Amino acid sequence: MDVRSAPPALVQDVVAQLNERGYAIVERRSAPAVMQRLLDEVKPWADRAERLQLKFFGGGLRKVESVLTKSSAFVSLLADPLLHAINEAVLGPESLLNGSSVFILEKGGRDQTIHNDGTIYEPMVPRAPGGPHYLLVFMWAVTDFTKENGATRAIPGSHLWPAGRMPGPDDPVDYLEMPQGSFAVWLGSTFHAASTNHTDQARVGTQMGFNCGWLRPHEANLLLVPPLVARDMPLNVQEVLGYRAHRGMLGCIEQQSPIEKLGMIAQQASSSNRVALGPDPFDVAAATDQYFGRLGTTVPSDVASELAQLTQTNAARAGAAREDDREVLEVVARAQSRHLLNHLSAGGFDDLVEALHDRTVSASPSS
Ligand SMILES: O=C(O)CCC(=O)C(=O)O
Ligand SMILES: [Fe+2]
Repeated sequence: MDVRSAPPALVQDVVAQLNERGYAIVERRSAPAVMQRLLDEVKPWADRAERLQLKFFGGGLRKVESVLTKSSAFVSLLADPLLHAINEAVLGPESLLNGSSVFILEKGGRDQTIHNDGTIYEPMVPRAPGGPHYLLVFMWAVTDFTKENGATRAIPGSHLWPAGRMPGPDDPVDYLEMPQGSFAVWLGSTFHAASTNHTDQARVGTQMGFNCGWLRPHEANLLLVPPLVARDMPLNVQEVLGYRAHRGMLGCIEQQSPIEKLGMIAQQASSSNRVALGPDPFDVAAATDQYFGRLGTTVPSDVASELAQLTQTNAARAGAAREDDREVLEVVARAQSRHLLNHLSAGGFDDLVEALHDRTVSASPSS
């Protein structure tokens, strides 16, 4: 049972601050150990996340998305009854998680452009100062947030601005400084942004946004028609079920349309009996051998195992007397090549993987 509670006075205080300033902070809500666990759990993805390219992000930010599936510490933060009580007070009952991400802000770059998160809906849902609200965003301090290390900054009162008013240099900003384990919460209409990290340590925050629960289809289409069924349906049916992200921003998995992320278009393209496309298995084995020979390092054990299997199949294929046997062994070799490439990608040998993909030729069915 969750022993955490949502004292009504605290909820009222947070809601009053949201109404007045557009943001609020609750200090030390979660234990530092939970934050450390979150950092450990997302590390494999965080290590590989690249700096966000759009100028909007300021150049110092890296981001991990779909954190819900990557960190049980995140899930325990999400279960905090205080969040749910604040959501209910602001968005109405039965709100829905809008997204889960980790923002890693490192030294360098410039302040992120001031924005309000509701802009992803604004072309469709015009800004209405003072509400009703349809988006509420919580940012947990996974590390301390200080002015020096790039704490999020917000323009107090900007949630009351009329549509069309944009921030200017004279608008006051508050830095949302808070110790590790605290959270800040802001309305979808409040202008805010990451600032610049001037320290050598990364500033890490994990964000969970919520929407009012009514703006969704009547039926739970993505559950009714799971990817393995949807992939055989026409493209326009896949899209209307929700496998396409709206304007590339709503309904994503890690910043892509589900259709792209799940490779559903590729599935359709290869639904014939052709041998799947990919680099030639003889090339893959030879190039991998050469690559590690040149590097002069030990081949990681998983790569070595995949390479040994592929080399064995290639040899059997080259030596097979019958056309039928060669054909079957080609299927095996192509599958083993793909697995070898997966292991090379997982090991971070991206230059080799890219070089091999560049050599990709259409495999014609040996007929
Ligand atoms: O990392 C931050 O402090 C804020 C990031 C943000 O507001 C955003 O990207 O929408
Ligand atoms: Fe934002």
